[in-house]
Amino acid sequence: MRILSFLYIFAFIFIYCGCTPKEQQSPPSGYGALPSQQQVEWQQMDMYAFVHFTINTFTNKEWGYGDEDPALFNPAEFNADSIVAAAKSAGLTGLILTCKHHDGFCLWPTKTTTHNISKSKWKDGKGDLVKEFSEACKRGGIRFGVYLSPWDRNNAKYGEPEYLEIYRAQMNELLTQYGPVFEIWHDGANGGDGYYGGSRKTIKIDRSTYYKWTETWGIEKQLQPQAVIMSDIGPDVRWVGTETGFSGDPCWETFTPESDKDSSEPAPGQVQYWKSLNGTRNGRYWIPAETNFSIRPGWFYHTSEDDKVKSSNELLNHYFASIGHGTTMLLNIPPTPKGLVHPTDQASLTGFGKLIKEMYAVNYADGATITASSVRSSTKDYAPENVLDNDPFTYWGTEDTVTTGELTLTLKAPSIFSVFRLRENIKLGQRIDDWAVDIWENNQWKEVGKGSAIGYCRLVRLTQPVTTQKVRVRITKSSASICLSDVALFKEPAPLAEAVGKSQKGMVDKKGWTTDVKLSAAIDNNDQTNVNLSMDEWKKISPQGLVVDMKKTVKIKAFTYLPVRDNGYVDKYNFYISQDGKRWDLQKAGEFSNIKANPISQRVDLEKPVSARYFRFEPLHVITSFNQKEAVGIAELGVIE
Ligand code: FUL
Repeated sequence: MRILSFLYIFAFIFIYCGCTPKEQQSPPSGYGALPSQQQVEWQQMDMYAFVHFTINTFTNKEWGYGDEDPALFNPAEFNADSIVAAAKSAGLTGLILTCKHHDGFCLWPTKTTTHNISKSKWKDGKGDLVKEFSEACKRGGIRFGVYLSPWDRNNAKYGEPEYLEIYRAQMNELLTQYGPVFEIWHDGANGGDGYYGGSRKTIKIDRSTYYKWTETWGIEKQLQPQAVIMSDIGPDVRWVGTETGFSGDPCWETFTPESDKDSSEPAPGQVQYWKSLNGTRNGRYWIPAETNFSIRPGWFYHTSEDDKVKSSNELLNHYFASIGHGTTMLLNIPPTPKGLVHPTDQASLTGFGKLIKEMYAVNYADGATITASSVRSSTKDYAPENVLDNDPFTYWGTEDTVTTGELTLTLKAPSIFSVFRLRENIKLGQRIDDWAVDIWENNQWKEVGKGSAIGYCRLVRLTQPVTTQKVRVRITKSSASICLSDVALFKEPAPLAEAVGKSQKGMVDKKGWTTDVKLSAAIDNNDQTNVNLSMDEWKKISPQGLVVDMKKTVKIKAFTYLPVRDNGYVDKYNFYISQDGKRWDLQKAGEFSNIKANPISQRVDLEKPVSARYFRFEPLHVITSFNQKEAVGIAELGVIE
């Protein structure tokens, strides 16, 4: 009898303490590919600035040819602190500078080429822009990163093995002379025509072998072990596959890069980049995406885009479509030729910063009571309350075999919210496949959101605010036990009333314009209808290009070309004008640089306005998407007077 009561007491203590022998005290093992410490730290930076600033700022181009006179670079009022302050006003936590863009002009006094800032007029050739930016970042308490274009349209050695040594020496200077960097950015745009020391030719390189990337990145890692290396294929951070400022849904943190050329190794510029939008569920590597886009249509400053700056409200849309899908957000702020942030850009940044602050000011889940369908053990380590402590790495955990489950939150008071946030502890991998969120309304559960993939951050914007006191998060499928680290509820602030205009100032009305009927979709004022013809068809219908009769004489300042979203980007063109539709004068021949990665409306400014009744657009070369036939795509052509 006495022994029996002992056993009872023992059993009672065991159950009371929650220490049943079955309970799992040890942490779950990581699932699949896991992040490095550098990746975890980088991910927590959320959003940071890109600064595209070089000779292009002074030549009004997106891609310099490489023959630009360094003397042109002279930002008379440049002030790095004011650019850092602009970035900080938006809540950005770092800044990546284009230390050398494709034109080859180096913004620091490099020993590797004379095509550098010491030959500019700025500070009588004694300036060092990389130094100014890196020091301003330090003063401002944000981190500094470098972009060094592998493609160099100026360098005479480009395409030969010597250039790789030059590129590495430039990288060495950047990574040893300017303090710690958080990210090293490698552009996928590579090879093509250029000045190349005066030879003015086209150079094609083998993207998978020329730069010996594995070795090059190894050198970078040795010099700056804490930095993440970014390119189309990682190894630490991947391009999201578009420059339009959104990521896919879902956007998995893992990725298996695949080449877009049969049997070759994937490399920057040689990857099925559209797969980066979503990543690869159970991909071989942890290579999360970075969503890069510009506050303006182009990456460099152009006066003609002063009325096309993204508003604060638009920046918030991009925030949800990037950070909200688990990527970071890299927002480009291109300084003006004076070397300052344009006031319109500044207004958007400040407004955006305010919106973000306001949104996160109150978390309606704070102080909620919480219950879970099951818990890994009764120690604090896996308690459901961990999702409320604002720490992305403490979590609610389930037993190894439990891959579905739910949390129910009872809020302190009935609350109105319109945004919710979920996070997983990514140190243990991306485990959850599918989830749903419900609110308690009219005495029953109502689903308000569901999706797949959570990862570091998942933000969901409800179409309208909801009022409730009870919220339920259901994990409906997980590939390993659940490690959910955050449930938060916010209210989206009212959009700001903004002055930022989107007007295509001076756009000529196309009413009455005519062209060949088979091509009329190019001038029908409708972005959704397209001309999309194979090269053969195009040559048959319109061997000389697309001729437009505007039916009256127009004083033409510029032409516009809107490409078709997914194929047939015209990247080399001629624009002609005519008074009678018979005799033609060439007005502008040029390239739409970067159109493949950023297929936005292109504008071709004429040296001075010309009057004409007819114009002709002649595509000279097109870029074709992977697996598609060569085609000419035109969504719209237009004229600005
Ligand atoms: C692209 C480049 O070609 C653009 O000019 C820009 O630098 C962008 C961030 O990457 O691929």
